[in-house]
Amino acid sequence: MDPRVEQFMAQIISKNPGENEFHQAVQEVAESLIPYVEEHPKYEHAKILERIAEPERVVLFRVPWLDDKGEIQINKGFRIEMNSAIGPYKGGLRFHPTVNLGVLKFLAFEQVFKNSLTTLPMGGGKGGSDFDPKGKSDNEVMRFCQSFMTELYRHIGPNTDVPAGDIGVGGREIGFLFGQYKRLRNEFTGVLTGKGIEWGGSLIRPEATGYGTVYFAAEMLKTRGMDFKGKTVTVSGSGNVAQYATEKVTELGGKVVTLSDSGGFIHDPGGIDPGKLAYIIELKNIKRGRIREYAEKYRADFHEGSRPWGIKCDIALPCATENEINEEEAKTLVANGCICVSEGANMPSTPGAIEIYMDKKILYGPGKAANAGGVAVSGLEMSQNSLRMPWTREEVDKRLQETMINIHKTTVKYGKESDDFINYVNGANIGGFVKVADAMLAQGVV
Ligand code: NDP
Ligand code: 2IT
Repeated sequence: MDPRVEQFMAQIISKNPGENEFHQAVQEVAESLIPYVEEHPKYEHAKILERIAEPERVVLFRVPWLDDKGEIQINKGFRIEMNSAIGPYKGGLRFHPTVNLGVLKFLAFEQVFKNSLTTLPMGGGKGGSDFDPKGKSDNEVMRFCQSFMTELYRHIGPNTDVPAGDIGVGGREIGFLFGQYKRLRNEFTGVLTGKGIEWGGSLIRPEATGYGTVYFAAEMLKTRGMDFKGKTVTVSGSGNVAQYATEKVTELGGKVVTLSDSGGFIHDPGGIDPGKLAYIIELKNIKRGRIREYAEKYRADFHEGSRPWGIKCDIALPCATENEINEEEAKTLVANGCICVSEGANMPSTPGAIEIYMDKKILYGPGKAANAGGVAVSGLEMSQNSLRMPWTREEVDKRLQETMINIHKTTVKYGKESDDFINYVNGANIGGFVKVADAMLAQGVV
């Protein structure tokens, strides 16, 4: 490791003990930025890197709620307000039993760069709870959301901090959270994004992350004169991001052959066509069932307890969670002919996996660039709320496509190497950094 990165990381690790995912996210960024900052001493003197790695504020709270049996349950609630240099804090809420401070700090840190890349005026934040929505009734989820918002409402607002969804937080949860916020504040305002279309939501927001990940992959493929037509694609996850990535790949002429959940993955060599996808959307979003049921219905293979990266593909779209592709799996992907990895999830590839992609010079779009379409359309939802004027599907999708094309341009600008290889990791990290760093410089020591 570069000794300058090593020294920087030693400080981060000693100040933030035990927060492994946070260390991982900061190190990846530091490897791109430390050489850049040395060439631009104004950032070094102002200690921008040191400041950007420290949250502006962390809120940690108790979330007590009553389950259907009348028993009291207690969860932890968090909101990390990471950086507000270029706009109000913006980022999702995650409800999952693995949520802890380190996980949310990694996500909030990534969000700062991602939001900057969109070119919209949004700072970075993230929050959530170790609450597990799986197996809970709608009433239990509602009581939990109401209790969570009863504390969170005092820290957020349309000009302060605007949460949205992430793992375990979809339309149902955003509805319960919004209802409680409105009741507490007596104010109908754009305090959350991902709202229902009848009450201030934006068309295309549900589709945006998955579509955006595919648009970004299409831009990467274009640099090598390729597209999605006839390509075999493996996708992980089967939630919001995976569903709409699958839809867009199919629309562009590719064939998605896998999807997964925490129980395992399904392999359908014939491809997951729109009819089968409609079944999955109903299974996951309404029945809240398991992906295994797809294999039973369509006679596909189900691989219990494993991930889809052993299946031969041209393009891989990890859309489930962090560290879901390790070094060995990356080697298998490349050995099987995979030419492109575009990350719908946040930090799905381990550092060892990323090394393999770089070494083999495949097209690798890191999450903070490739999955920025979700938060970009959240930004457009905020604009529509401020204007009190909804835009059409076509208008929002057009802006989403332009945004992904522009993000790709920025990453090429900052990531192109002397042999013309595009290092999208450096491109995204430096491209996301510059605007935030310049804003911080202008605003003084804050
Ligand atoms: P959902 O809750 O809708 O779906 C998550 C999917 O990933 C489910 O299939 C889930 O399986 C699976 N999964 C979650 N955790 C694990 C785990 N630890 N091990 C194995 N499988 C797991 O979430 P989203 O689709 O919204 O989010 C997916 C990823 O995309 C996350 O990394 C998120 O941070 C990222 N992202 C989301 C955005 C959005 O707009 N929603 C925007 C940008 C990034 P199971 O149901 O069994 O838990
Ligand atoms: O990781 C992400 O970018 C999200 N979960 C979406 C955040 C948002 O504010 O829409």
